[in-house]
Amino acid sequence: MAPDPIHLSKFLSFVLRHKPDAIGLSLDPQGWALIEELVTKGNASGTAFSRDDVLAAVATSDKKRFSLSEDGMRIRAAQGHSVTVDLGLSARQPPAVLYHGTATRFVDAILAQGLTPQARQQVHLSANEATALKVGQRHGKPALFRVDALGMHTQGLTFHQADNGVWLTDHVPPHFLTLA
Ligand code: HQG
Repeated sequence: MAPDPIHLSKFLSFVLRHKPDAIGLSLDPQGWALIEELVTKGNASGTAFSRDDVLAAVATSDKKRFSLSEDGMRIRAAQGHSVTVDLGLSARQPPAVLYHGTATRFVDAILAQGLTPQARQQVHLSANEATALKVGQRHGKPALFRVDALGMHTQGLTFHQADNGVWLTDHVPPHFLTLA
């Protein structure tokens, strides 16, 4: 029986971003896992799915959370890791303005400290307000920040764009943030 697609996507996010050890899976330094090993170890850990289920999860992920290697043998999370990986993304000039959605209860801390990566490797920024608001809603009553990405870029702070379009940076100091 095919697994529930949302359950499988969450399982893949969990092992590929956060806890490969939970099923004894190896990620290489760039975050790639062999699909065959993922299927074998995932099934051994009690989550039933096939290679085709993995490919379907990649193809149908609303946020394009997963990338496949060119040879089709390996999979990785496009972004969102808490384990240390080097995605090998080149620095890119960002659009002039990016957005970050959060919850209202974090606003004071963010205005004081700026945006920091928390449990993840980098801060996640969105190219449009609607996406950022959705990200914020995951945490509670949403609040929206406008990020002066061009100002940061001009000052030498670097940005990367994940395969799925999410913008990543190490830290957004408070003076580049405006509550939208
Ligand atoms: C907040 C989802 C207090 C930050 C999305 C956020 C994204 C601070 C929370 C991806 C802070 C961390 C990432 C500070 C930041 N003080 N709170 N100084 N700086 N925060 O989940 O950006 O559906 O780690 O505002 O689409 O919400 O999982 O980050 O609210 O791309 O595929 O700390 O996860 O993708 O929360 O979301 P998260 P995020 P998926």
